[in-house]
Amino acid sequence: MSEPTIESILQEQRLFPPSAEFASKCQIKSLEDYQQIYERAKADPVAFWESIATEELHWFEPWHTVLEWKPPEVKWFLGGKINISYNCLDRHLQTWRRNKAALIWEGEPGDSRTYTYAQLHREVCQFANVLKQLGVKKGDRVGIYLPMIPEAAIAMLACARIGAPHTVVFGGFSAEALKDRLLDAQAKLVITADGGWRKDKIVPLKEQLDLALAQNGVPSVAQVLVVARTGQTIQMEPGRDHWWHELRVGISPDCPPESMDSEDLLFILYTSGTTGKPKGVVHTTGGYNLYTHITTKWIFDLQDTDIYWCTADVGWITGHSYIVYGPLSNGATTLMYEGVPRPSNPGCFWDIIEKYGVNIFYTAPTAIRSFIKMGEHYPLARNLSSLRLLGTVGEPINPEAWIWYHRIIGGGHCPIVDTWWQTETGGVMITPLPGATPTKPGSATLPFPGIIADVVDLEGNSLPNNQGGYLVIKHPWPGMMRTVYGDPDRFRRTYWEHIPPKDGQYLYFAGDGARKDDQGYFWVMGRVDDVINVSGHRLGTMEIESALVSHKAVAEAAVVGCPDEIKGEDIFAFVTLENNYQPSDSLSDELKQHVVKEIGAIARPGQIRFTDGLPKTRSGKIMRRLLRNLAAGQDVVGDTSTLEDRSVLDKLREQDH
Ligand code: 7RM
Repeated sequence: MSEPTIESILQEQRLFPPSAEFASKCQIKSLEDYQQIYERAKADPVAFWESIATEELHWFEPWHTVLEWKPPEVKWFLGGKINISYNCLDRHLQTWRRNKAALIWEGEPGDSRTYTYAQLHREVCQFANVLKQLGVKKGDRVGIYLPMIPEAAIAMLACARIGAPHTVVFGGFSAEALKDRLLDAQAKLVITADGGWRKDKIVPLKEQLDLALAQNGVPSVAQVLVVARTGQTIQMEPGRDHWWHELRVGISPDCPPESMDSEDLLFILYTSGTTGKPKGVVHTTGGYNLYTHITTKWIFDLQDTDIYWCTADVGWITGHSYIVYGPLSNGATTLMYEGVPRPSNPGCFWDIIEKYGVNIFYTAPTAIRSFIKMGEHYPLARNLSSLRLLGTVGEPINPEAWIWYHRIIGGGHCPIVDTWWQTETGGVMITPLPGATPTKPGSATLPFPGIIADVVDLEGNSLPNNQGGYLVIKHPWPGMMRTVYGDPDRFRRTYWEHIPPKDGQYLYFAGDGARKDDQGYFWVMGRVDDVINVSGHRLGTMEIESALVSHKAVAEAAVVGCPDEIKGEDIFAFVTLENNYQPSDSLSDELKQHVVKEIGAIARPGQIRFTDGLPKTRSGKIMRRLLRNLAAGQDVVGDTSTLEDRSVLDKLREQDH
């Protein structure tokens, strides 16, 4: 399988309209329906969002103002009082959904659990009461560093219930990365587990947390709450560390939800940007609840009997919005899986779909490409006929993978929703609606109602169809990030200043390149900044560079992305060594391991190339464009006249052959 080129993607003309039978059962049944809703929302976004907020969510007190937009500061539903855990749990208890499965969980070693809405509510209330007993108050930040176990969702909802913003750190991050995030958020308490199951091995989460907290590493953290998962022996520090199963004994299952202001902080989630330091993306309560609710409802066309499965990890925004908050707010049955496909269990996804009769399946292109490689006999050996709808997220999908997904997993009859969005956007922005939008393999198609998207040049001018440019959003939406935690200036610089306001209108800069075709369909081409997307995981090249130069042997490092068949992109590092070090395979392995220690396994460079020097401009800037060419095994193209020392490039090229 070859990587798609921009040309091959743009030549993709195949059109897959939903079948009349499928469309007839959907909430939004035709392209005309979509267009009508879209135009209504565009003409008056405030009225559109207000009507959905009224119809779809429970508010303790109504708002007095729908939108206050003082760019880049935005507020939605000012004065409104709400609690997202109430909308995800309590309100369903008054209906027949009380005894419906809310959360189905499949553990990696084959154990499983199901919680009804009533049971999940009880768990969340108890968890919330334990947090309160440990001194957590409204506004206190709580770190969550857990494997994919039900307690992850329970902990998030418990925090939301008492108004304590959570910051979930992906369990694959190492102690160093965890420490940075806990420090930035000034977490007061951290919830972790003795360990997690990952690919037949135990991830020592508590041990990593101990390292992060060692020598008063994060002074704000006073308490640690530990969930027992693997049963392995861990150190418990008296006074600081507590077992969840011990503290919950005798704790009341009643915990009234805190009445939150619509704009109260719901969570902080760290994501990679252009500089070395990850950004704390801030989401608030009312707008996020509304946006994840309505996007889940319409994009996945949720029906009350559906079993819905999103394979993301709750450590990422996809897990927040489309495993926990969006589905539960809709009263859906959401499935959560602890594992990831591994060599010893290449058919695990298809086993789970068959076992639970999954109807809606949402995963990443990188996973699809790895299934293609494993072979279609695994999915073909299972009964996947329960599937009704498929989704993808995280990176562009190449048309070949799209077609395979459609044919082999979807049996040729399931629409595919290719959903473009970001940590910053809170929820899906550009996507087909399954009963309405004819899809084209590789295109995320059209913006969600209420979203005004465009492709512009650096001056903010709208570009004609089929011309590449920058993807921007032109009107605020309820799910958008509010700021970078503790750094409003970075928020302004990163998202609102690359492209200046156009005719007084502020443009949200997504950091992606895109074009629109003649039908107005969006084709997202990938990042235009120093962010790379490895297996759908977003990483900053500078973060990896800082990790590399923190090793004593490394003088300088430059990291770029290079095309990879399965991962989409892989990490390619150019490294110059300190005088007394020599390049070797063992040093290369040591440096890769060092990055794993500093950040986590997801950041392990695929390749390290030692070099005597890095190609730089006369002003000392590393010419990454050249390095990207070299890493991709292409000849260096474009202007090299600004190079300070040509011989550096010539040497690197020689190495290439
Ligand atoms: C949800 C998520 C965001 C970046 C984004 C894009 C890329 C995500 C798609 C996509 C093409 C898609 N949040 N991206 N979805 N590119 N088509 N359907 O992934 O913050 O981790 O990453 O991911 O580059 O800017 S994220």
